[in-house]
Amino acid sequence: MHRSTHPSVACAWQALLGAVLGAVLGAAPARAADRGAADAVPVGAFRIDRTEVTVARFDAFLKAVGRRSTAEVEGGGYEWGAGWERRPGWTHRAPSGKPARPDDPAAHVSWFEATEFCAWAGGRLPDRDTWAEAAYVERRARPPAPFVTGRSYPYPTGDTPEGANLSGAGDRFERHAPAGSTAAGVNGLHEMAGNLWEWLADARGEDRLTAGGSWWYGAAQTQASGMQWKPARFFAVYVGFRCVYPPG
Ligand SMILES: [Ca+2]
Repeated sequence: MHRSTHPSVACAWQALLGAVLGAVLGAAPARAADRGAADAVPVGAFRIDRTEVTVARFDAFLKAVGRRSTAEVEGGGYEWGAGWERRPGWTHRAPSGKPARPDDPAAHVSWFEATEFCAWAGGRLPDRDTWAEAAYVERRARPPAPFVTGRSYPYPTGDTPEGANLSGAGDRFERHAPAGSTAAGVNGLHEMAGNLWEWLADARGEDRLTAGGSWWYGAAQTQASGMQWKPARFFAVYVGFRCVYPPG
């Protein structure tokens, strides 16, 4: 009796092994690259999200980890009125009380939730220097006019704050704008100026730094000197985030 395996039997085993591997791999969690990081933009030694993290991405994260956001659990996020006032039902799904679009930026997210999201997506929250390089220093080898490689700009939109979603009637958005709907700025990034404040990794006690200003604020807050500290546990109508990732 010879001991070698008949070719057709070997083929059958390989097919079975392939089917099993396929089933296992198919059931595996999505890779970080499938969690939206594929749209990140290279800037020097890192990549950064082209836009603020969207409702669709944040929803995918919540579903994957199997829980609701803090704003949802506590019954709503905050808006400034006579001091900080809770707005019942205002969450990333309904940032100003009306249902959000999937491509709206995710607001009413705490620093802790933003940090967890970025780790889940294969990255981290940017720190002050990383965010500032992406926002103000043009790193593309052949940027479209008027951007110039290596130049530093006062605003994430370039030499002027024109094109950002800020307070007042100077833009077409009353509140937040959908991701990517305002002009591409330095490094081809959208909404680094205005729209939502963005959580950074930098800590000072219980506070964390936010950058870029928002639709509630004017142009001064979009500059590097306009970053503001906010309580890490805070979640509000105009605070969101984006992530940075290792080079692709
Ligand atoms: Ca922003």
